[in-house]
Amino acid sequence: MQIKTYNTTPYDDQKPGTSGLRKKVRVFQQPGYLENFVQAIFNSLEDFQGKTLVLGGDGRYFNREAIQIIIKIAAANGFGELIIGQGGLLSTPAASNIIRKYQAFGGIVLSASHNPGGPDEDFGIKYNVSNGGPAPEKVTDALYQNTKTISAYHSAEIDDINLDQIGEIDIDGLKIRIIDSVADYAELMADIFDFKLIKDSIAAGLITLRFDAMHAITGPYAKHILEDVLGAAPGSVFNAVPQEDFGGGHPDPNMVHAHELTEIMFSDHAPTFGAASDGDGDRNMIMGANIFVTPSDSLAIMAANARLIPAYAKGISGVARSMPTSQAVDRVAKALNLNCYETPTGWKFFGNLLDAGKITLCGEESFGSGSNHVREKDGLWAVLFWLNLIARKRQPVADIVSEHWQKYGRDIYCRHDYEAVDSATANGIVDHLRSQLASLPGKTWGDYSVQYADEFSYTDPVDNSVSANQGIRIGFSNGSRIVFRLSGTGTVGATLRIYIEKYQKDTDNLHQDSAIALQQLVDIAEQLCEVKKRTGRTEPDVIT
Ligand code: G16
Repeated sequence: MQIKTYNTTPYDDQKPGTSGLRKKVRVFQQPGYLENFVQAIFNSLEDFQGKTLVLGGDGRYFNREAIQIIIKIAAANGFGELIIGQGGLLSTPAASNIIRKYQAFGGIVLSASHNPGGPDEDFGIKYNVSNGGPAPEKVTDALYQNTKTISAYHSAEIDDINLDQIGEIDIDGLKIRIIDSVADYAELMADIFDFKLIKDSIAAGLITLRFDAMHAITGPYAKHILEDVLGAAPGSVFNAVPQEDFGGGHPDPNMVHAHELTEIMFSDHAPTFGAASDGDGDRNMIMGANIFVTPSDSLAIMAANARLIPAYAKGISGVARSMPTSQAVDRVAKALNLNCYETPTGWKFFGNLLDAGKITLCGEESFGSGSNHVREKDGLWAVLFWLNLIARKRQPVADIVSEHWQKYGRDIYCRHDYEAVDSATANGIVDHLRSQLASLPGKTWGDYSVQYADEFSYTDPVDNSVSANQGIRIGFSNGSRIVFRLSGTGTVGATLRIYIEKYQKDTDNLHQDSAIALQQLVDIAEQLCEVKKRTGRTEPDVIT
């Protein structure tokens, strides 16, 4: 194999965000841009010669070209085997599973997740380590340092690989395996859940369902598992063929972007269960007939009922949630005497806790939940968890949620996003919030009295690494919270996220409208951060 070395100069904008590097496609198409980043990944790793790298992506625009480029750089850098999903496709949780199952050294996943795709939209790349999870901060920090000093990359002089043909080829000792993207994942799900019970419940009409794959990667996975294996009616999975531009949509499973599903679920002919997943298949939205389950509630309900699922029947060791996620799961953990951790936003922070067996389930407000079966959040896993739960409890989604609130109280919750804010303005807002922290405790607005105000810092209980500046928390004496942070996944300007949460224990008042219940806290948040005043906006871009 001929290896060629190309001189290059660094790009100064290759710092990985919450989940890898996400930029506009045109940024990635600049000469050497992707090549620099991939070489920088390999420069920051050690002892991978002859070992296995997993490669796949969510099929968005530029996925195929990027995979061919990465194959050549990986070959030149000395990997011994590449495992690639057919067509270059692997959902993020499926990639995590493949890395673990085939004991790979690591994997490269190509995705900008829930961000739109197409020539003028977003692309992304992230590196996952041998436990199948996103690289921890010490790896991404080293990688970023390498992007700043890189002067050359290496590429093998080989032909493009046929990504569509399942099978194995050998190029001068380098093994390239093109595998079925779905099979291993489907096998894993069958090991976790009671497929027979779900299948019988669907056959008996106890469960009817619609799943919106949003023209993204979960389509083939959901069609196979939900329709072919579990017997859901043909067409239950819709928008099921992955497209490079996600059909022109925004593959983010919330009620704003998955509006087709939302209309079905709030109509007179709603099925008993509805769900959607995102661009790369790691997010989920759970709905029942005329009800949306917040991701924070979904996590809490899963934790409370985990013993009903075969894989967790012996009990779970603990739970974790990202800091802005509501405290609903904490209440379950307290009642069941489980470990409970609050981590910064980013799935990578769950990896150590899962590896050490300190937790079994984890989740985030950003439509993510998962368990120790892989080291990524997993959209379809969450869907199957709920289907298994409904089949076991023989109850509609609304009743499961309502019973949970009766028992634990309800954490009424919403998130307001202000997108594409000028970066200087957004940093000004955070500085303004920071400057108030010391003076806030004791301050009162109506029912809300500030108990603490701080900037979240996390010390990993396994390796003692410290992650500081992870968002501003304002906690009130009645258990309510307002959290502010800047997103680490956007590609244009800055996105300010405001997370609002109110604890409702009074059982007569559990079903109130969340927008009304949270209005006073929304007003307090504006007083504190002045986002409307400073940006001239009148409303958030997205409310979830
Ligand atoms: C990623 C991370 C999640 C995080 C989410 C939102 O998800 O894996 O841990 O919660 O981004 O992050 P931010 O608030 O910084 O935009 P995904 O689905 O985009 O890979």
